Amino acid sequence: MKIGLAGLPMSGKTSIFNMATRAQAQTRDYLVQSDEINNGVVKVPDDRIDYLASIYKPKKVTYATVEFTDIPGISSEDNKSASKTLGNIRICEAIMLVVRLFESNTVPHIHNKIDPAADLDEISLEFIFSDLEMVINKIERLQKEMKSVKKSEQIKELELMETLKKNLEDNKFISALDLNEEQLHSLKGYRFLTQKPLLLVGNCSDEQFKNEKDEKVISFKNACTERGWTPILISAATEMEISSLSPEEEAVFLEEFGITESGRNRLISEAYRLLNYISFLTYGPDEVRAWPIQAGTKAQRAAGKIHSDIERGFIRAEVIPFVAFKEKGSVANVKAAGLARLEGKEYLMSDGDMVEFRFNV
Ligand SMILES: Nc1nc2c(ncn2[C@@H]2O[C@H](COP(=O)(O)OP(=O)(O)OP(=O)(O)O)[C@@H](O)[C@H]2O)c(=O)[nH]1
Ligand SMILES: [Mg+2]
Repeated sequence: MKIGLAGLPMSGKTSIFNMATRAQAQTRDYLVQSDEINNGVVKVPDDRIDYLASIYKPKKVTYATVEFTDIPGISSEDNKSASKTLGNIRICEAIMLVVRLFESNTVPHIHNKIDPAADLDEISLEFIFSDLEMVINKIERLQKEMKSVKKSEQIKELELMETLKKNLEDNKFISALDLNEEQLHSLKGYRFLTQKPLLLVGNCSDEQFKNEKDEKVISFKNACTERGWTPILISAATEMEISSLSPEEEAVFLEEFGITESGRNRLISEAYRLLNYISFLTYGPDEVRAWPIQAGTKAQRAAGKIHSDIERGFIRAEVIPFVAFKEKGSVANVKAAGLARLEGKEYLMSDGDMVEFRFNV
């Protein structure tokens, strides 16, 4: 699962990428825009895995992962590079939109003005126009095809495209529409920008981070809530410095400043939630591992993440909720307390289920 870092030029995308992945990609210190794309995979922090590893002392510990891709800024002045940039965002499953809140004399804002609501409008419009163009092309193609033969699927698809067109023209994102299963299915191949899960990252200064009454912070948060988007605040410059420390030094640093969770962990955990992912856990002396699944996955399907044989020969899942394990201290105690469950293939997996699958092939 790939999350694209997108936004206007000079908003701090590469800084946030470096912080999330502990990479050292070149940030922008000069006015020439680079068209380099950076990719990096990061572990999703998980206290439950840490805890299970401390109990089982396994040979191997495996966390869930997410992939970040850092995309150059969207600049509406240059059509060709904008469409290339939007194309790179299109192939991501979710978008982390970086909006600049910090002021700086040395790093100019492209419009020479820090105005988060205006920046959000600008990016939204770029997304909407790009989707609209695809929708209009599709409508034209369908109308041409339907001149010779009319199939019922085509009629339905044309209707759907007309609905999308109308809403996009009204400045509405496709994600805000109430579409049924069949419609959602028929849109799968398009990768519409305005249909993707979106997380809004306000890149602020340390002062703004601490000051809830800061005008830019308020304007950013309001603009997000109005559109139904989740905002989070990150001070990218500081977090990038913290991320360049070793994990041990970082822990000491965070404790000294009384920070409970680093910006990196917050960002990665939010991204995981944004994608509607949950984890089930497997445990034992060989490996303690988090398995990412989409919320709403059934037990038999989840088993297939481990091995297709387990899915095929699925008999039952023995489930222990992590909270019960932590409270009782051992699997034996959980069982004695009657808190372990046997579930069938239709069981909807929950976040933090510790699972042993029984199967037969
Ligand atoms: N003061 C301050 N400067 C920052 C912050 N975040 C980024 N910068 C600076 O802003 C400049 C641009 O940061 P980048 O992370 O390269 O921005 P970008 O969005 O990747 O830029 P493009 O890829 O060119 O669109 C760099 O000089 C950073 O050091 C911040 O939170 N505070
Ligand atoms: Mg960059």
